Amino acid sequence: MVRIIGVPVDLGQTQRGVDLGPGALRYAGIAERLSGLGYQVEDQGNLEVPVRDVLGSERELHYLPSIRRVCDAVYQAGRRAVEDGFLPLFMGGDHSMALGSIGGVTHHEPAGVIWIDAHGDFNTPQTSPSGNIHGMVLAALMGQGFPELVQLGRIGPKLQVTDVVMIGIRELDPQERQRLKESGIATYTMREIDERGMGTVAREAVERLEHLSRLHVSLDLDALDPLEVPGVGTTSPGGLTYREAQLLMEIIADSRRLASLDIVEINPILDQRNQTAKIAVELAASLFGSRIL
Ligand code: NNH
Ligand code: MN
Ligand code: MN
Ligand code: MN
Repeated sequence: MVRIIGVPVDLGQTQRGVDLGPGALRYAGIAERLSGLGYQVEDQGNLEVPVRDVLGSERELHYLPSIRRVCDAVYQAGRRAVEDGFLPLFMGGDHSMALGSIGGVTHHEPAGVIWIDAHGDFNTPQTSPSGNIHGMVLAALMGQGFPELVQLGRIGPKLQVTDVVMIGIRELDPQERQRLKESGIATYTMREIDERGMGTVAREAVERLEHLSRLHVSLDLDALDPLEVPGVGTTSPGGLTYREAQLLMEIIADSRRLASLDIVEINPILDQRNQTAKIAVELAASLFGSRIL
């Protein structure tokens, strides 16, 4: 049973349009594609997110108070979905919502997180050159950064270092890079994928999370090459091909431990004919066990 939860949040970054992501995924047929695979799919609609144009007073704060409120709702929705026996699929919106989704799905029991992204999202307010909160989420989940974000949901860090693997990384801010190196988080950069191949990397990544019975995939579409997915706000050349991303999904699916999923950072305003959302739907289908043969 899959529960779709839309989170049209665009407050964690500066490009306009990422709030339209849930619609783009629905129009690309996400629910139909997954029910075609035999899942029972329930679309819960979108969580309420304030429109940034009426939040002028929060601009200087990079919308921290509103992001906190949105993530609180996402946390509760994620927690409830797991309690109700669903596999939650969170549709962003920008990556800031992952603070709530990952926090919520790990409320009762830890999960291994596969963070697929061109970026580290491991900044703190002190190291971030942009101040954008979507670039700080993973750090906040590990207990570092704004107290308002760190203290979301239950007390304490939501993730341990050994609970996370990162795949597709190729663009880090200088101090973020240093922090990530010192953190001990397992990271697979594009170079490692080029040299060792996605098959090897993906299997090793899943193995590293063997001690956790459930896996959460946080898929930032900018992990893919911008030639394949033009509809993302922060493009970074030299990314995953469609097939590499799909192979990664297939190998995660083989583990049979997928428990929850984020699809984030789709920006339909920058897209071409909804191509990015369509690719995301196909990747989700592979992750949910669609087979070629
Ligand atoms: N590292 C940059 C920042 O902190 C960019 C983050 N952008 C992302 N992250 N799209 O996934 O602002
Ligand atoms: Mn991200
Ligand atoms: Mn990114
Ligand atoms: Mn600032």
